[in-house]
Amino acid sequence: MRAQVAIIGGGPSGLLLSQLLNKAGIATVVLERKGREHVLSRIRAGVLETGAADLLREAGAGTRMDREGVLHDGCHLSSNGRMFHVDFKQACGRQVMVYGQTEVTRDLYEAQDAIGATILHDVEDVVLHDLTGTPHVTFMRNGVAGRIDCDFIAGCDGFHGVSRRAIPEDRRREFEKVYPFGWLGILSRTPPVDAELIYASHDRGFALASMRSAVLSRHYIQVPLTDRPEDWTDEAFWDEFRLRLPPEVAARLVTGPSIEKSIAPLRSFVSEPMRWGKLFLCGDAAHIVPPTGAKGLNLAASDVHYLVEGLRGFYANGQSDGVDAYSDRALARVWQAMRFSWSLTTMMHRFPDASAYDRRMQDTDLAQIERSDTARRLMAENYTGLPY
Ligand code: FAS
Ligand code: PHB
Repeated sequence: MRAQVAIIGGGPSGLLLSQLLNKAGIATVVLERKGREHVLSRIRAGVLETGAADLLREAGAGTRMDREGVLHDGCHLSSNGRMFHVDFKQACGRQVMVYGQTEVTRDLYEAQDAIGATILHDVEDVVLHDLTGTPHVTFMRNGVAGRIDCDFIAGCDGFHGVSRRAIPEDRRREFEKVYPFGWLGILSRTPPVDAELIYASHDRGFALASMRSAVLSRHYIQVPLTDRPEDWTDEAFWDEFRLRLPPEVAARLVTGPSIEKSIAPLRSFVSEPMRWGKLFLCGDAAHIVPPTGAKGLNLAASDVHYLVEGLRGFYANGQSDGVDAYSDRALARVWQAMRFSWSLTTMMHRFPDASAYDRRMQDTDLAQIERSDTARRLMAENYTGLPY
């Protein structure tokens, strides 16, 4: 096969990139390791920045989001049961769109089908070749060997994919911080506990009350890394969740059976550069943030924005300045989101080795956001997404 851009990975990064490139007249092929239903079964992010929502609309995949998604003006923060509101709209004039990644991925698949995009599922043994010369990709599918000759390769295959590792190890600079806890998340057909999200800091550990719709809730509690989902009955989850929420919120919590339960480890990770020859990395293939700041999916979107701009310029008038600037442009925004995600995670979670002084610093950070317009505006600007 021949394509102008071969895309490895059919998650949000790969699908959004494929959709926007095809709308710009640039031919792609998407290679996805899993089947479509498997990709759509993943429960991941829930909050879209304005930039990501606008990109989905530009891609022609924003209609259901605008119909079913909910715009939030702010969120609540609580510290050992005392809750206060952070009004993003009042602080920086922006909102966020609450709409699950599963739905985003479904909308992107439908938009890709509508334009007849080529997505090959269930591929195996993907290998990237000759990245600094004449790039091509080989793979196996249904026992048959395949090859795609292309101008460029986009590595959108997530943290465990093959693309990042196709960059010579001695040319990669990797930065990592692993947090000493994970998030146990459940999905339940219960009404959200509040109209907006609640990020709760508590001596017992962090909790987050989120949602997917008026009848579907997505909640998390911080758990030790040694915990497994099967260690937690639904009842045990709800009891612990209640203890970490403000009492007035816990009193109105409606519980129910979990329809999904999983534990995600928390890490901060960046691999530089995000470009090597004809290979460009997008999304989780290049970086991972702890989900506290709701930045993972949104960084994938801004990476795609910068790469599409660069490739449009290349194919439209042979200019390579956009593709040459991709890595530096994307990384500048990645590191800002890295810092925000790390700072919110550090402020809101219980660290096993934290001293009494550390706990006071966390409480004081939270108190500063409650009392200072400047601190609240800084949080609002970062949470709603820095400009592209
Ligand atoms: P993805 O990992 O989503 O997609 C990569 C795709 O590449 C996958 O479909 C995979 O099957 C495919 N692939 C991998 N290797 C391949 C190969 N060799 N060949 C072909 N295909 C291959 N972000 C938030 O903002 N909020 C959250 O609450 C949140 N929760 C998360 C929970 C979990 C368990 C995980 C893992 C991530 C979470 N994230 C969250 C981050 C998540 O939303 C990512 O940022 C988002 O999925 C990034 O999208 P992609 O870059 O497309 O990577
Ligand atoms: C979610 O709804 O899954 C969600 C929302 C905000 C976060 C993390 C996860 O910071």
